[in-house]
Amino acid sequence: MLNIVIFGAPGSGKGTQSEKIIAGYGLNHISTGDVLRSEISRQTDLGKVADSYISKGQLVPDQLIIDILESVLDGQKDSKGVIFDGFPRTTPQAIALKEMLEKRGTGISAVIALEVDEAELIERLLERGKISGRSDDNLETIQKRLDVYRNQTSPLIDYYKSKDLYNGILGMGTIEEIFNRIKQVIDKL
Ligand code: B4P
Repeated sequence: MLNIVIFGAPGSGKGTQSEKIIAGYGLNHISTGDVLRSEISRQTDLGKVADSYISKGQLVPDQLIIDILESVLDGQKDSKGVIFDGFPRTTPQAIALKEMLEKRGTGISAVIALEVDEAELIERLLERGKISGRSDDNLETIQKRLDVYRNQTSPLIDYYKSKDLYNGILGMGTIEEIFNRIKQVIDKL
């Protein structure tokens, strides 16, 4: 199985590039952000809890997201592989993902990290905020999300480097240029 973690700060283009990878390689896609936003829009109990964190720029609690991921993964048994988009975001999530995949006789093939300057991240998210209606795409919450990224998510860079899975990609330029860089990594797997 080809299991790819697409990694990066908020606004680095994980969702955008995941769409290109799905179309190019026929993989399944699990975006924890999309799963949570769907729960929020259906106003489920889970959605109400998730919204209380997301609208403040915080991560939802690890155990909640790990349980969600495990159940989504079980619904995708017969796939060629999965793109994990927005998961893991903390070290406990990374350990849980490793164990979940091992339990299913598989593992992570590569982590593809989109590297983007902070000024560009802010610009992209503010731009998206004009049309997305997302409660977290405003300057105050974007800055909070970037802090959360620096403190809770960026330690995963060293974690995956130590496991020889990390592939840093320049995440600036056109969407097509970035996708070409990603293809060079995937085609070698
Ligand atoms: P996510 O949905 O994962 O969102 P994201 O990090 O903001 O965006 P992404 O990197 O996918 O950017 P996109 O392609 O859209 O998370 C949202 C929230 O959910 C989190 O803050 C957290 O609260 C919660 N959550 C999710 N997963 C969690 C987890 N595992 N644990 C705990 N909490 C979790 O691109 C952004 C914009 O840039 C778009 O408008 C796009 O059009 C534009 N863009 C993309 N590529 C571009 C390019 N090359 N040039 C110019 N613009 C570009």
